[in-house]
Amino acid sequence: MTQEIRIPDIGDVEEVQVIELCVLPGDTVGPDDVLIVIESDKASMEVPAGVSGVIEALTVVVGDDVAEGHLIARISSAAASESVEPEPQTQIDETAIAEPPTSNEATADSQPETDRGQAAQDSTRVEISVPDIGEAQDVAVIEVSVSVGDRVGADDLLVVVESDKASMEIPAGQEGKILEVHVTEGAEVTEGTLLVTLEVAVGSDSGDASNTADAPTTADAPATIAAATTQGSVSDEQELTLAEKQRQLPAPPVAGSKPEPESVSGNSGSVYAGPAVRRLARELGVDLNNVRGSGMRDRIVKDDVKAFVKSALQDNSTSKLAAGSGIPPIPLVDFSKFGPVEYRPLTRVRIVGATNLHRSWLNIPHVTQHDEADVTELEAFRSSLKEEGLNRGVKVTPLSFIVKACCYALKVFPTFNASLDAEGKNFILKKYYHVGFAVDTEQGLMVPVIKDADQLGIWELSEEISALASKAREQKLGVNDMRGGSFSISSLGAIGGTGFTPIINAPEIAILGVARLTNKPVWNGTEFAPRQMLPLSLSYDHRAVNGAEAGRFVVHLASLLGDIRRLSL
Ligand code: CAO
Repeated sequence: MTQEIRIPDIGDVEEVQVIELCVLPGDTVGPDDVLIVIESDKASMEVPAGVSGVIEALTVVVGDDVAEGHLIARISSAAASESVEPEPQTQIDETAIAEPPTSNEATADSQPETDRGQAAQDSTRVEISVPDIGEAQDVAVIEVSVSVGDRVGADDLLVVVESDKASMEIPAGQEGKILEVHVTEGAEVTEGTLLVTLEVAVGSDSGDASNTADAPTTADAPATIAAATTQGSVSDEQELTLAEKQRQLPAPPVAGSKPEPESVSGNSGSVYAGPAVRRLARELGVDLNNVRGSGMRDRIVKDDVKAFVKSALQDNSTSKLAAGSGIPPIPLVDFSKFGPVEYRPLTRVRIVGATNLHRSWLNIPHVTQHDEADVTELEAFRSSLKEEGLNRGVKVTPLSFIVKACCYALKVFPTFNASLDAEGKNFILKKYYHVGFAVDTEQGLMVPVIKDADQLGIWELSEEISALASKAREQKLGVNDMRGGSFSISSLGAIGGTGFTPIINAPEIAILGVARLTNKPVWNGTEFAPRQMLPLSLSYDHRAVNGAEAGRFVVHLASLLGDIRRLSL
């Protein structure tokens, strides 16, 4: 059967323009696939198919002016009648953001008192709120283009909001100075949410708020709710409007670099792009201010963003992407050139962990000392504990012995249970032995800390390790469970490997990496005998500890693990 797809409810706007066709006749589409993008002066909206099927015909072309109910496309699908909403408009309406009200509608005089979008009057202060956004409930603020103190002209952009399918730019609507910014990027707002407080001049042509409020309804009317004010003025004629600042700005940074705040606020008002393009640009780290639009009225389309990334990659100027610390940047690569790719966000735990690891790696000169401990007797003893462990409900793994042995070694080598002071001129020797251990969780790596590990026996250590590891995996660790560590252990023994170079958990001085113990033939002076050997890898801060000390520490640790009777001395 054939379904007719029409322009959905577009709020108060009578006509919008078709600015992009996203499909061709013959294309197969799903309900969420965008057919066309329409745009009024201040808002753009993607119109999804709403049904599954094959495009039979498109009945609009780019540049057409269309109104609600205008036929866009015919989609044929045998399954269409079962699989889709019978009224495609209904689905589309949910995501629509309507054209904002004109300033006439928004005047303090004409709005009911209960209207949250109504402007508050306070001498020269004008509060600018989110205007009518159609049926969309919560929309995200994706750009805040002004800062406190900025001078803005009527057309200067304040914020950009975006729902799933549409974005809307909210300009100042009148000239003035930003007194307060009430939202940040990422905030969820709805109609009436206060965005910005503006100080307007009374008496000047453009700054007269009464004039603005009384302005006739035109296509150019600001998408703001502006208050009429009657007194006070902004007298600082020296200050520049954003548009003026914009003209004075230096060349914008290349893609991927962090733009100066001023550059952001100064330029983003001129960005002319739809929500999908903005999303793509955000994913690729592209500042749309630097992208030239090839669409209608210079609108930026996806291909423009991709072309920009490609040319930035080819351009030697990518070297300018350096973080500013002299560290050469890793070049940006458009991997989609080589095959399909997928963006998958890192978990919060991974992002935080990555920052910590990077900080530690960059700040600390790491050296890793490797050795092996003969744990044959330790393993025999551990096996002998199995039955008792079952009765107690505790599993004893090599890790408990390793923690215990580390505490002994740390007491002999106190500079490993320390931190350096800020100047790097003093050890801060810790008189407590709080041992952190890495736990591999679905969310990422977590490092709970066994407090006063030196005072715990093997059973208690085993219980504590198991309890903290469970807490970590259930994401129930509290801040106190993870702070205060003086030394860390990363055990990959259950997984495998013969050795690795763990990264120090700064500001600690060392971390012990433990790999998988294996049976090895070891020469005992007369013959090769099978021994269970445990690989140890100690990474240490070479500013605090020298190689000989680290060597001694690891040899001592191995000897303790090789003869656990010594742990009772
Ligand atoms: N060699 C051989 N076997 C080992 C071993 C080793 N070094 N260490 C542990 N095992 C065995 C245990 O004895 C146990 O065997 P049984 O079930 O037969 O008794 C099995 O491996 C599983 O041990 P476990 O993982 O349950 O317990 P654990 O005490 O060894 O380790 C924990 C606990 C939380 C450290 C571990 O589960 C973990 O998450 N490790 C990953 C740490 C990590 O990701 N480090 C990398 C960080 S740096 O990027």
